[in-house]
Amino acid sequence: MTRRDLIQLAAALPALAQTPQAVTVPKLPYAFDALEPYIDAQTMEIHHDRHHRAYVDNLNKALSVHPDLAKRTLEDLLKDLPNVPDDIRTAVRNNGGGHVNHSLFWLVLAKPVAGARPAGRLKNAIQNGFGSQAVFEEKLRAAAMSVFGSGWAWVVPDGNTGLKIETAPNQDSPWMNGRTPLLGVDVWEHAYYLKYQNRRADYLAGFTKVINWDFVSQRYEEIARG
Ligand code: MN3
Repeated sequence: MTRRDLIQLAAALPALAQTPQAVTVPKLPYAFDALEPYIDAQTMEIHHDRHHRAYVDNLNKALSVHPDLAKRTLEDLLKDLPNVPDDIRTAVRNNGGGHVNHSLFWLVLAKPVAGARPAGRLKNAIQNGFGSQAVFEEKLRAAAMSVFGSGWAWVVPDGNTGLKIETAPNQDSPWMNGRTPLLGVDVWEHAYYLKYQNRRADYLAGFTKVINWDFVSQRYEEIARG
């Protein structure tokens, strides 16, 4: 993936703009083993090819019952769940959520690069809000540790200079209340159990080593600018 591709993806996640006939699993922008030794190849392959695939298949199945929704984007449906038909609302929430969350998750990660750090406005937001990169990462890991069962820790731009860390259960996300997350940490066991078993803290220590700060910094510029 080129830097130009990343910048385009930072601005608008393609999954969000997909309409119900067009929901597909995005290609992983690196090899399954690119995140070794922090996230192992087998976990990446199963996570992307089977778990993400299942969210997409189940979402398509649910949406096929309501062809009238075909013109609405996934972002639109997730923001407006109360108005999604009763019989598919839970399926859209869980599988539509699963699809967009994972579409962002793959992009937030990259082959570890020594010395990679947030840049520009993101660097300032972390400095101003948390005092240092180390404290920010510590708070992100603590939030991710606090999720009971399956869910996500989310980093969300707050105004045009701030950042918030929050958590959500299952496949819920800030998109569901109309906000755009900067990055998400998947703490479902399927994201780490093969390598780390119950050691979520060790997975999170590894996760922070493979964050794609180029992508996330660019994404912050785009979201904070509005
Ligand atoms: Mn997952």
